[in-house]
Amino acid sequence: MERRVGRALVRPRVLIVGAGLAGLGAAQRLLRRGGRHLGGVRVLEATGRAGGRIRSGKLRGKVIEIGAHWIHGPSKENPVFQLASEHGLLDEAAMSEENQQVEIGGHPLGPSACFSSRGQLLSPDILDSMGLLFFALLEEAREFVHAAKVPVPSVGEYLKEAIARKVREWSDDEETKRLKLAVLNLFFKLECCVSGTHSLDLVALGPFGEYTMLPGLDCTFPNGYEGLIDCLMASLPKGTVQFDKPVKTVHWNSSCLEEAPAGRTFGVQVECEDGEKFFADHVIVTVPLGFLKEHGETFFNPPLPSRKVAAVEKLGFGTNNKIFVEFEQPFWEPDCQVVEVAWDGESPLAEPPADLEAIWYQKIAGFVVLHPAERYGHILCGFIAGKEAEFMETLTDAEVLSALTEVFRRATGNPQLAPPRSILRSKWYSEPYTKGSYSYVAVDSSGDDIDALAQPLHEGTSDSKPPQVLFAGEATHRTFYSTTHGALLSGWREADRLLDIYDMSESPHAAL
Ligand code: 6YU
Repeated sequence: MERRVGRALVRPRVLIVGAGLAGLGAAQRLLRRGGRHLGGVRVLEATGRAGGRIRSGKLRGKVIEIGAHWIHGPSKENPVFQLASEHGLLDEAAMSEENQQVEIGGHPLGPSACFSSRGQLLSPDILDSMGLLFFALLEEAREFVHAAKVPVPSVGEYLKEAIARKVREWSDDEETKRLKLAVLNLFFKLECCVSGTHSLDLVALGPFGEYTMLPGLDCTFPNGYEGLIDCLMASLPKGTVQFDKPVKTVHWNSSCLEEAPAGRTFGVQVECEDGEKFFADHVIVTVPLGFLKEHGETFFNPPLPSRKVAAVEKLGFGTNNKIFVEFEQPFWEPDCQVVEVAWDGESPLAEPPADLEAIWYQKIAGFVVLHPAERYGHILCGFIAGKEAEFMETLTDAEVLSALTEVFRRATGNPQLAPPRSILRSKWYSEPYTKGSYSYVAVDSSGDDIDALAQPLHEGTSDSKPPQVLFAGEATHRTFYSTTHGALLSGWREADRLLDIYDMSESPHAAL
């Protein structure tokens, strides 16, 4: 990987901004494959920990996931599954061939307890029939990826128009219709969590089907997702990652032609908030799209070209938060996988409530029961997306706990139901180096914007020169955005881009 500068051979130096899965994956790949040909690989991380949006925590001594929860599509093609299997981080059931072949297409599984807000346990039939309808329509919405024209701009509008037509065919009494619509509204909230958006009206219909689901029954890490990060960190030479180093500005394109201590001229200079400067030939930027939306204008000098600015602005980045509550005794059956509350009077066809702050908790899509009970005790994990999730972050634990106790009491019809004993929440919107949860393809954007975001910036802006600023992170993967495997693959993609330029793979057949 040497490059001739004057009469000397120089070895390229690479900086990586961000120690999430994309950044660590890129660092490991470069070091393993580029080895001694490299002049150094250093990762600058703003916070005091590695992992970014992979973060495990503890609630009453039980490991819980504050960020990424499942390996989506754990099967051969999924590099996160492969890595986790190689490091022995998964249980036997997750690794079985049978598990890897299940095709669930994103549908929720297992028995659930769905209560109405009037305190009735709803019959599974209504849940099943509305689930079938919703997921069939969602499948239809994916098919527009091949269409020349879309009937409406968003997934939300498409679903609502189709549901309005269905409702006209329903011959049920008014009460049943009302209940069916409340249940359908639950599926809208669930899909908001999946897409990481406030409303499905913000999610673009045309590109919706470009997101690709891998086979395999989604699985979790028994000892925490962060175990994967620990393995990656252990494989890097000590000191590769520098913590508490928030990057302020990436100077590129000879905007800061300073002499580094070694007497070499570098094309890139990375300036940290604390004033320290790092010099490199290439920088791989893996900061979340949420951070770029807020700081993109000042983060690069010279600024990003207009095509990239447009991509940053147009692509969506929303909030999906988790609320873990732990009970002394469960109020659900032992085999129950999800507890849900369908709010009386809600409907996807009605206007959303104007006062979201007063009834923010009604946006909770459902509570996943953490299994097995022998490991977790009695913990529910509530999922909430959008502006209500962002508002929830402004409340105290006591306020959230009290609101949820009220919800569970109304739903079960038991005003004496004991409140949860403990609570732990994520606050992804308030995280200054994340500013939300993950990306989605918003109305007026497309997969081309994802590709534009992923495009490297070349010295002199001419593609014939080597790339100086490269981009990785989940939001740069056209078909696996919003996932951990998308993040890891994007880091590998940019590492390979550099390895290929210098034609320097030492061990091209290495696993990483
Ligand atoms: C998955 C899942 N999952 C739940 C929740 C969240 C996410 N995801 P990182 O942010 O990790 O790293 C960047 C680093 O940069 C970070 O450390 C920063 O501190 C640092 N940084 C920033 N600014 C800096 C600066 N200035 N200087 C220096 N450093 C700086 N994914 O596969 N399964 O179950 C979930 C979930 C609550 C928040 C998730 C899940 C998303 C992943 O966590 C995420 O993509 C990756 O970890 C990102 O890694 P990275 O390296 O890119 O960034 C049709 C259609 C639908 C599309 N969606 C369907 C899929 C649904 C996604 N599932 C999500 C569900 C859950 C529950």
